[in-house]
Amino acid sequence: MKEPAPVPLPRVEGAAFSGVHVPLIERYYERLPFEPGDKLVSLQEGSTPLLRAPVLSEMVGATVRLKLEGANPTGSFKDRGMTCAVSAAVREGAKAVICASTGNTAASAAAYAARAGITCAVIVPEGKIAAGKMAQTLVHGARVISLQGNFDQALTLVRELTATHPIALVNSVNEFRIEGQKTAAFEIHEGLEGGCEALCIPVGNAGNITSYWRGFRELGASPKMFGFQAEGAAPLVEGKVIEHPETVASAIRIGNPVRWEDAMAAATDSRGAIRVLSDKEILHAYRLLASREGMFCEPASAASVAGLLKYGADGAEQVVCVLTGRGLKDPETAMANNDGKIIQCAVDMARIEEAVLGDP
Ligand code: AN7
Repeated sequence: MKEPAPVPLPRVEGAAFSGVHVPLIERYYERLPFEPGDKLVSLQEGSTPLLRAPVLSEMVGATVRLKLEGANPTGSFKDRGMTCAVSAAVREGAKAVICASTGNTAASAAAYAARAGITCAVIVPEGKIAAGKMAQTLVHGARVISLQGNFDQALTLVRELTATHPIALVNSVNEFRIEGQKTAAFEIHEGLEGGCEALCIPVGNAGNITSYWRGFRELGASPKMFGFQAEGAAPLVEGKVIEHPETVASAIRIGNPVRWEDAMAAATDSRGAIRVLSDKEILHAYRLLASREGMFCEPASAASVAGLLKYGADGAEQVVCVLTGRGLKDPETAMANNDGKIIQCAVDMARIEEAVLGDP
């Protein structure tokens, strides 16, 4: 009698869509610098939704989708890079990790370090970190150094520090970060069956645009890469280091990106561009996403959509905007920029009726 064929285990590719969620490194072992059997530090990152955006699609005359990176465990795309960077650091025997951060890298590093049972220190620009990110970093037990300086100065300091101390640097100078983050391009490529023609993405330290371009190139795809910077922090657009970067989008308040050349190459080689947006344009897109598409992202993330609305998609029909981080990260900006309404009310039905049903 013929043996029945063995039932295959859920394989890596389809796993996310069959309801079995696998850690990012396992999903893409073949394309990452890890071997099966390596001890991984994972919080089941990656495999994030690619959501259709009907209102935006209508507005720009293309099919627009949102890559929801805020759905990662700590609420930003950083987790893709961090699972790789921390797994590699642990594999090499590291007992501590450190980063400079505008907030999300800090929150992610702190979470993965906690998971790995190692210590984490972060250097952040004083007073410029959104409240949610600071709360996350602290609750994971990291040591927060609040620097009387900006992100670029913080990064210079951690690079010097890690050159002389046995602490793993987990900023996007770390190649494992770029490797991990390129998997978002794999997911988009798979999800759209190679049909992505343009990618819109915010640019700060420029690690993420570098990662996406690497990911697409590895699959032989070349969507146009449109990167967006805020006007007070647009070194790549102005072609010079910005000494005192400023923007409401605190995540991308960066004046001297580490991946400068890589980002410019991604834009040029893909026939895309790096362009500039005002804070007003960013906040307009931020509110539009929340109030019309039901999608609450953080201000920096809205730059991808603001850029699409301002500059168009250069004829692309299938467009993906990367929403890099979750709206809850930055409650202050949400409270200061919204179309909602708070009506104070006594415990009294007549007043309640007026409040609920009355003219806005
Ligand atoms: C939500 O956390 O640099 O161009 O230290 O948090 O790869 O730097 C964050 C960057 C976009 C820009 N969107 O990405 C940090 C940090 C969000 C971010 C960016 C960041 P890169």
